[in-house]
Amino acid sequence: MNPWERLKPFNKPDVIVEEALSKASRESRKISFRGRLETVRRKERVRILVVYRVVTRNLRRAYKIVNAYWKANDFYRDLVNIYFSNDELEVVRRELRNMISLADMLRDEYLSRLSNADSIDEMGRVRRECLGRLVSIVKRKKAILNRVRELWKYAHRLPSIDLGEPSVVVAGPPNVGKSTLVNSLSTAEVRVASYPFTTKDIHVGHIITDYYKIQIIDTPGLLDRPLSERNEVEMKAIVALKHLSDIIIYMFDPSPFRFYNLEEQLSIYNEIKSSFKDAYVIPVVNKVDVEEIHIGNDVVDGEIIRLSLKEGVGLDLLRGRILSISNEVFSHKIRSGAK
Ligand SMILES: Nc1nc2c(ncn2[C@@H]2O[C@H](COP(=O)(O)OP(=O)(O)OP(=O)(O)O)[C@@H](O)[C@H]2O)c(=O)[nH]1
Ligand SMILES: [Mg+2]
Repeated sequence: MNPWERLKPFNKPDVIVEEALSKASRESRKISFRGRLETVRRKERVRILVVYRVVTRNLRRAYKIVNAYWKANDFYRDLVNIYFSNDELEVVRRELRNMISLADMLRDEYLSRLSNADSIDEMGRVRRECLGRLVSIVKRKKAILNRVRELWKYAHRLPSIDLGEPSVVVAGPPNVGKSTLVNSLSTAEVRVASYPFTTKDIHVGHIITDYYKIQIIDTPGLLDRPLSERNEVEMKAIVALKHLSDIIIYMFDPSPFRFYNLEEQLSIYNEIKSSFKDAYVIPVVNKVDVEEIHIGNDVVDGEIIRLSLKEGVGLDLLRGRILSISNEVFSHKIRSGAK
């Protein structure tokens, strides 16, 4: 499960301030008359409380969003770490905690000063000062709050993955047909296009069997370069391979539209095989309808499956292979208590 999926977003800092102040004056107008001094006191009290509530409601949502990182499993943490380091999140969480306690403290302090105030002028001063300080909590930490908004935008859209179910990661160079395969095999509807780098995020679809769900994971294309040079989009594929690859389908493209020559496609393949030794790797050659170079067992070991997704060739064979390996994976997961 994606721990951010159900968390609510919060407003932009400027909107929080605007909402807090306008709601405060709206609510204070609803106070009925009960003697001049006491009516003013009650109105000022409502204004303080409303601003406090709007500000802290947003801060608490922000806190939950950041805190979900520590509740997430390693797959989600690694995905978040592509853009937000552990250290940054620690700092942000501490800042938010301080902001919330400061707001609590201000509310208590100014409500007590308001109860003791004995003139209308004094009440106005107390309220103005309190609102100013509450609002400035948000205004001074705009950068922090905007960062948490970015975290929410990124994290709440991450796919929902269950580590207890078998997973198949489809990987390979750009434009080989990974997304087309994921769409043909599973419930996913990923965008396909005739140019490289179409897929920029991880997507998941499912094959539903009688006993469990197999997660089929589409990944961004991998370039032929070492891990240390991989960009943020490629790192998403690496994170999926690291955590979800019970089975890896590595896809080759022998067509005239191939992004890489054979040597480079093989280099990525070999890197994946050696980096993820526990996975079952299924080499597939797609686009055999327009095959230009032959990719066979002279260069790739293992049982290659030859596909034309365009013409529906080889898909049943591949599905059969996935199902039989998944049965093994699933019974192993049950035995090891991963479910
Ligand atoms: N001729 C032919 N074209 C195919 C076949 N499978 C996919 N394509 C085409 O290849 C192009 C790339 O397909 P995608 O599924 O987007 O490839 P991808 O690997 O997901 O690409 P990125 O997300 O950019 O890495 C599209 O134009 C597909 O229509 C096939 O079997 N034969
Ligand atoms: Mg794609």
